Order: sequence, then C-alpha cells, then structure tokens
Amino acid sequence: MQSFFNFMISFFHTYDITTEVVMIVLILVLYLIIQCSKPENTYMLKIFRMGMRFSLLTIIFHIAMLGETIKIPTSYNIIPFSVFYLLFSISDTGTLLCLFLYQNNLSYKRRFQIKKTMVMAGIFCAVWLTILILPMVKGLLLNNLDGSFTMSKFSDAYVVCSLLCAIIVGTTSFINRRNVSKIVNFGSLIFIPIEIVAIVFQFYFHTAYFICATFTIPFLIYFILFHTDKYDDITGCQGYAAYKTFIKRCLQNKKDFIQLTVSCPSIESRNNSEIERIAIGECNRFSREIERIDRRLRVYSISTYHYNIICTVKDEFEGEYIKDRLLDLLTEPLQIGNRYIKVAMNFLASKRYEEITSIEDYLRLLKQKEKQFFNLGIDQTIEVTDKDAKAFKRHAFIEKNILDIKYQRNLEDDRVIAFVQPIYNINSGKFKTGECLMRLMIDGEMIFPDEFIPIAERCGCIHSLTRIMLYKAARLSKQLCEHDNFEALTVNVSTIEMAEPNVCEEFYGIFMRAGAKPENIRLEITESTKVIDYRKVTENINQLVSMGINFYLDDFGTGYSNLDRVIGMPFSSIKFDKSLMYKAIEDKKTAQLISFLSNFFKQKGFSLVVEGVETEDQRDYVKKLGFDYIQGYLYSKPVPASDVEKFFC
Ligand code: G
Ligand code: G
Ligand code: MN
Repeated sequence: MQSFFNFMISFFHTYDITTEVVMIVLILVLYLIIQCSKPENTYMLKIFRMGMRFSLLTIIFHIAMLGETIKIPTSYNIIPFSVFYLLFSISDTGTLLCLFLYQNNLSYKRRFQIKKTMVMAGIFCAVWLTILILPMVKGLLLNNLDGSFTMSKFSDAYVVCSLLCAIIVGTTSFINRRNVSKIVNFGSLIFIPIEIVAIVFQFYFHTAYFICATFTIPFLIYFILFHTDKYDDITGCQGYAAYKTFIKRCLQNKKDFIQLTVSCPSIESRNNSEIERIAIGECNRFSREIERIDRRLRVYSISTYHYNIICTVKDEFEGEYIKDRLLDLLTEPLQIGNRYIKVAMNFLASKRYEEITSIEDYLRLLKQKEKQFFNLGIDQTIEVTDKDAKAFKRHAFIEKNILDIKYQRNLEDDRVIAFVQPIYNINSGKFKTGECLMRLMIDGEMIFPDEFIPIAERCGCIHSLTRIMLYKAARLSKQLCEHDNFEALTVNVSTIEMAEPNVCEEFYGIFMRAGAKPENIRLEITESTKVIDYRKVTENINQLVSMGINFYLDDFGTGYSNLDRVIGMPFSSIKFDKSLMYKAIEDKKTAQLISFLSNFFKQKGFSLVVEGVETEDQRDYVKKLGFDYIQGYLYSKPVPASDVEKFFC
C-alpha cells in the first residue's frame, strides 16, 4: 500500500496523470449507468461497449507505461516497458477502430457493405499500429544520454497520429453524410473539434500525456446522444427500449417472468382535459402501487395509457399469484373526489414460453393475440397460453418456409409435392382423371394443406405454390398422356388468383415449359366469400377456356355457393362436396335437394363429380343419382405422383 502511495506521488511529480484518472472514473461511471438504465442492446451499442473496454485498457496500459519511464535509471528494464507499450498500442488501435466502426455504422447502409468496411478498417489498423510501433522498434523512445525511456518523442508522434485519426474519421463521416440523418451527423461530429483542441494542448504541454484518454469523451457523447432511453416524466417509468432490453435478457437467460399489458382504450378515445389530467395522475399512482407489490416488479410506459408490467418469477405458481394481485389492484374502482368510477381496461397476460427464444417472436406473438381485443371489445382479460406459443412457433416455421419458396421462384422446388388421387369414371369403369393435392415436405416432415393453405393465403404466397403445383401437374400429365385411359389431371386454384391480371399468360407459359397440352390440365376453383373482382375472374376463366383448359367448380354445397354465378361461368364440371353426400344419405330433404340439383346440372350440360366416397353403399347411391365421376378412399387415397401411373394403364 505504502509503495503504491509513493508510486502515485512520484508520478504526480514527474507526469500529470489527472486526465487519465478522471477518464477512468468517467468510464466506470458510464458502466454503472448502462448497468442501471438498460439501454436497448443494439448493434451500435455492441460496438460502443467494445470501444469503451478498449478505451479503459488503453488508459491503464498508458499509466503502466509511464510508470516504467520514471524508475531510477539503474533499474530500467526494456522488457516491461516494451510489453506495456505493445499492449497500449493494441488497445489504442482497438479503441480507434471502434470509433471508426461506430462512426461508419451510423449509416445503416454501411452495415451491409461489410467487405468495404473491413478493408477500410484493416488499412486503418495497419497504419495506426505501424505508426505506434515503428518508433519503438527503431529505438526512438530511448534517451541517448542515459538509456532511459523518453516520452517526448512519443508525444509528438502521438499528436500527429491523433490529428490523422480525427481527419480520417471526419472524412469518412463526411462521405457518409447523405446516409445519415442531419441530427445524427451533427451530434456525432461534436467530438472532432474537441479532439483537435486536445491535440493542440498536448502539443504545448509535454508533462501531461492525456490525449489517449480523451477518446473516452466521444463514447460519452455517443451514449448520451444515441443510447439513452426516453423516460416518461409523468409516470416515472422507463420506455419501450428498456422494456425490450429487459425481456431480451430474460429470454436469453431463460429467466421466467410474467407480463401484464395494460391499456385503457376508453380514456384514450375521450377528449376531456379534466378526465385526462386525473387519469394521468392516476397512472402515476398506479405505477408506484404496482411496484410495491413485489420488489422485482417493473412498470414500463409504452405509450400514453399503455403499460407493460413485468415481474421475474421463480415458477408458474408465483407468476399466477403476482398476476392475480396485479389484476385485483388494477380493477379496483378509482376514487375521484367522493365518487367512484370504474375505468375500462384491457389486460393481456403473458409469460416466458419455452418455444419463444427471440424478442421479435415474443412481441409478434403478443401483437397477434392482441387482435382479439377488436372482436371482444373493452374490459377484457386475454391470456397468451402455452398452446398459443406453440401454434405461433409452428405457424412461423411454416410461413418462413413458404416465403422462402416464394422468393426462390423455382418451379421445380422439391419442397412442394404433388400427390394424386385417381378419379373413377362410371361410364367406362376406368380411371380417367386425377386430382393433384399439394403437400409440403420440410426437413423430412410432410405438412398437409389444411395447415399450410390458410397460412399461404394470409402471407400472399398461395400463387407461388400454385405455380409450382401447376408445373409439376403439367409434367406428370405429359407422362400420363401415353396411356389411352388418361384424360386430365386437375389442380386446385384459389379464386383470388383468378383475379390476377396476367394469370392466363403465366399459366400458359408454365404448360409450355412443362411440354404439356392444356387440355390435359383442368383447374378446380372454389367459390370464395372474399370480395374480389368477379368481372376479371370471369374474363380470365373465359380466356383460359378458349386456350383449351376446363374448369371445375370445387366443393359445391359448402359455404358460399352462388347459383347465379355457377351457371354464368363456363365450368365444365361441378364437384359435389363430400359433406353434401353424407348428409343426403341421412336426411331426406337433402336427398331430394341433391337429386334435384344433379338432374338440373346434367340438363345444363355439366358433368358431375362427387368426392368422399368411402363405402360401396355410398358408391351405389351416387351411381343412382347419375354422377359421372367418383373420387374417394373406396378407390384410392391420394398417392405420390410416382405411384399413379398404374391406375391409367
Ligand atoms: O389432400 P387434402 O385432403 O389434405 O386437401 C385438403 C384441402 O386442401 C382440399 O380442400 C383441397 O382443395 C386443398 N388443396 C389441396 N391441394 C391444393 C392446392 O394445390 N391448391 C389449393 N389452393 N388448395 C389445395
Ligand atoms: O379440393 P377438394 O376439397 O375437392 O379436395 C378433396 C379432399 O377430399 C382432399 O382433401 C381429399 O384428401 C379428400 N378426400 C378424398 N376422398 C375422400 C374420402 O373418401 N373420404 C374423405 N374423408 N376425404 C376424402
Ligand atoms: Mn379440389
């Protein structure tokens, strides 16, 4: 201890290290602030943290280096000094590299020009290290008179380096200025003038070697400008960024938590300044009372009347208990003057889910669930369950793959698989057609249409899947053409797709590419409840019919079937849904209806297909009704495309 004290005193007699000490304290304080304020852990903050660490090391090694130079001449040892000098040079280069990267990456565009940035950073580091290490290797840091180290030459070299650094960072920022907002440009360049003033000082004051410590200042400025979170001064809560950082850490560390999202839609929509004033005051009171329930509870203010309350918990039971206490507190009537009023609030309860590991997924899951409030109205509590999280994950997995299929635009994509269900023709007693049914094969798992078609429709990918199915069906039909019995394969197309402007040319192009004849492909479409441009649909269907493609009306008898439109469109066949047949067998009225409809359609010239025939009784029944084609498990389940040939031989 005594020797440390002596060392410090002797230091201050020889060199002035006040700046270094001040900067070390500053960095440590900054660390503490970051620890408490939880700024959002962005890409930039990572560079920032790295820079701060290097800066701290630089200052420490610099002091150590100076310590070596003040030893009495007889105890001079070249080794420790050289080691400290080398470490100093490396960490100093690291600090400047981080500054350089930070400044460059302020432009979002630059983050994707990784190669360019790496090359520039590489050159920057190489030049810098050479400038620092060369004088030492050349012995310029040794005093010629007594063999001791002299820092005055180092100081001059360092002044030149710093000037160079300020110029490089300034220049790259200037080149980058168009990709960076005005306010960021202004803020980020503050430190260049500060640095230049410091360089001038260093040039005149040789007993203090503070300049390498001054690089702490830019980091301080960056932090204040770009990483501090907005604090809500009414409720005294931190905001969205701090909330996200907290959740992120919990997810990363698998730390269980519960979250209650509270929103007050009724106050939000009311425009009464008196109520507004009281309500905001109450938000403040509530926030404090909530925090008193448990010391781990945090309230984050996301926007006015929208709060996220989080509490880390030991286990599920504790989570339930805290959630109930929160709900009790929040649903208490408010006392205003001598009146009690009940504020309408919506609560969304959630927690950590094993499946959800990224904050993006977590926030998306909550957002999806939140939509339910629109249907349920005000004063509701909705819970995001484990089942929701599982379904979300599954949905996201399928969606990701479908989107990838869409962007690959590969008609031969082997994730899309065509199964075929052969269809029996009653007149000839042979299989003449087959329906292509889509499956997805992802990581060796087969996914069925009832699961992925709704997802594909929602994310706007259904057409990309249809294109691939059409291509595969067309290629298969070309192969099956060799068999005399074969007439055509049918492919399901969503009605939405038929409203697209270029669908005819596109479909025709796909048939040509597969080398198939249009008459060997038929399209099945289902009536849709969605509002679409029916004029365009009719126009497209007419054009495709004129190219030789027949259309089936699929799933007749389910949901929404508009008879007027059925007759108005050039369908060649009507495909009765299985549910209609099953019902007709049990129910007399439906039987009469189906009998009437089948006669009517036959008279109008449609051929009739029925699906879902599983037993011989069902087959006999539909035969009597005069159906032309039967599709059903009685004949065959859907089979892989490679197994379908035998049906047409
Ligand atoms: O084969 P499966 O029973 O799983 O089919 C379920 C539903 O998915 C059927 O109603 C069928 O119309 C639909 N489907 C199957 N393949 C396709 C396809 O390629 N495109 C569209 N739009 N729907 C399909
Ligand atoms: O696109 P469409 O809804 O017409 O598709 C026909 C659907 O009916 C496919 O999902 C197919 O797997 C299914 N299907 C075909 N035959 C039978 C059957 O005999 N029984 C049942 N339950 N479903 C069938
Ligand atoms: Mn179909």
